[in-house]
Amino acid sequence: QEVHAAELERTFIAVKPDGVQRGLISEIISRFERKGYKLVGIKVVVPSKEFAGKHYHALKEKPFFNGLSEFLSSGPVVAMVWEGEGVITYGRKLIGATDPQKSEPGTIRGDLAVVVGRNIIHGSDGPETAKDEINLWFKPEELVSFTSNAEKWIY
Ligand code: 3AN
Repeated sequence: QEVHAAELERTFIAVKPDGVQRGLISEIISRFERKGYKLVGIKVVVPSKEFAGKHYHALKEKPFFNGLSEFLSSGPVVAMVWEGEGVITYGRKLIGATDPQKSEPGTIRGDLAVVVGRNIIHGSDGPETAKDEINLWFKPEELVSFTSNAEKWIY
């Protein structure tokens, strides 16, 4: 079955400052990569608190909004765009439940995190937020389109 790259879904994934400080960047990338998803954009940034607030705008009314924005802007974040069939929903599955106490073993948070305020990774929760978050973090020219040799064995 032939699938063209242009049709494939994209999601925004970020390794948060705790994941970066703990040396979990390659561990997280490898889980997405081994699954068969394709990395089409990546950069290391220290977001401002204002930018972090924009990223978390949907949570602005939550009591933890301020602390969360402060945390995201507290150090380097690895911002990424991953591409592939079902990557938004399945990416959330790889990540695991928001609260690491509830995420299953085998998931990123289940295996690597303990508390909700330090859950090491973010992933877009739907097609609309994926689009918004990709646009917030990346310029179009920072994303690539390419066909990997593995693709005909994955799709
Ligand atoms: P997810 O990151 O799984 O999409 P959201 O969107 O509900 O979950 O929450 C975004 C982020 O807000 C979480 N990654 C977590 O860091 C933080 N968060 C969620 N609930 C709490 C909470 N009760 N206390 C502190 N931080 C929280």
